[in-house]
Amino acid sequence: MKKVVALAGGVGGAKLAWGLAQILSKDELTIIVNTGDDFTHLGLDISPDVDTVCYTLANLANPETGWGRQGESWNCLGELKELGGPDWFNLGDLDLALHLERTFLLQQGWSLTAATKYLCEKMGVVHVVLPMSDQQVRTLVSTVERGVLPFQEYFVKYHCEPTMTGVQFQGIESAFLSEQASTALKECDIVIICPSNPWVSISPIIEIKDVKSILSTKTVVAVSPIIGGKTVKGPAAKMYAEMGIVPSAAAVAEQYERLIQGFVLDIVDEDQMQQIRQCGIIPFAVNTLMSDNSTREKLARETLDFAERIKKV
Ligand code: FO1
Repeated sequence: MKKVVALAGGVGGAKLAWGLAQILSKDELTIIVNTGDDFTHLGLDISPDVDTVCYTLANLANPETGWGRQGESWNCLGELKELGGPDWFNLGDLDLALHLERTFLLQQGWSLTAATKYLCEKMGVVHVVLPMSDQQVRTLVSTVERGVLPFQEYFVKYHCEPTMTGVQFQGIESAFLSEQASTALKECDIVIICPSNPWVSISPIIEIKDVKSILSTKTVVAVSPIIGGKTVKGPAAKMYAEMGIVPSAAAVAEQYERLIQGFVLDIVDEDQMQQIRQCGIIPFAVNTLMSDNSTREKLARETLDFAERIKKV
């Protein structure tokens, strides 16, 4: 039996994780998710990337946004707005129930890992979804216009508009992988880095103690979140440009240079394969745009087959 760990952030990562979950059993696939985007809002503990992955795997995600629930209603948020409360972060009524229950469990002393397992069972998620850590890590984005912003303020409140000058992961030095995440990573053969934002979704996971050294013993394949110099969703391309790097699939591969052996990029970026090979990484070009369920599954299958072909012996 092959053992695969997928490292994922929000919407793009969740889509590939869904594809992998159609092919691999619950004993073969574990998904480790970024928690740097987590925050406390209105007294609630919110884990946006974990929720996006869980809702997607449970086929409950909003198909338009990729985050939040399908068939959502907004009564509470509307009332909150009337009361003059903070309404910049869109919490739907169904979604709120999840945050209430998670907050309640955490207040009773559950770990985020245990609460996620419980909530996954309730939602009918079969595969194991693990927050990257049970310790608090908070992504902070340094910007020209608004100074240092907590991630969700940068992302949602200010629509990723401020110019990024850097990113920090507060608490990363004292955070460690949960026992479950550590075991899954150590026991797996293949690690797939999903097409999530390398700066703010994948880096927090990789920067946790021991992750790089465990990855150095595995076959690691990353899937590009950049297609034709642009991101399907989110600010990754804008971040590259603001950090002085031309956004491209090759730039992503270079960022992961010492971590990965294989890199899946879109066929529109085929001309960058030679540049990627020069970094000592094996490139593989396919259609990476996941526009529906069949393309999610196809990309997952092609990525897995590619990882098997280049697997360390
Ligand atoms: N993203 C937005 O762009 N606007 C929102 O109002 C918003 C609300 C939200 C609520 C719950 C949740 O789980 C996710 C939500 N997201 C929203 C997505 C989230 O901010 C981002 O997807 C991630 O943090 C980046 O991966």
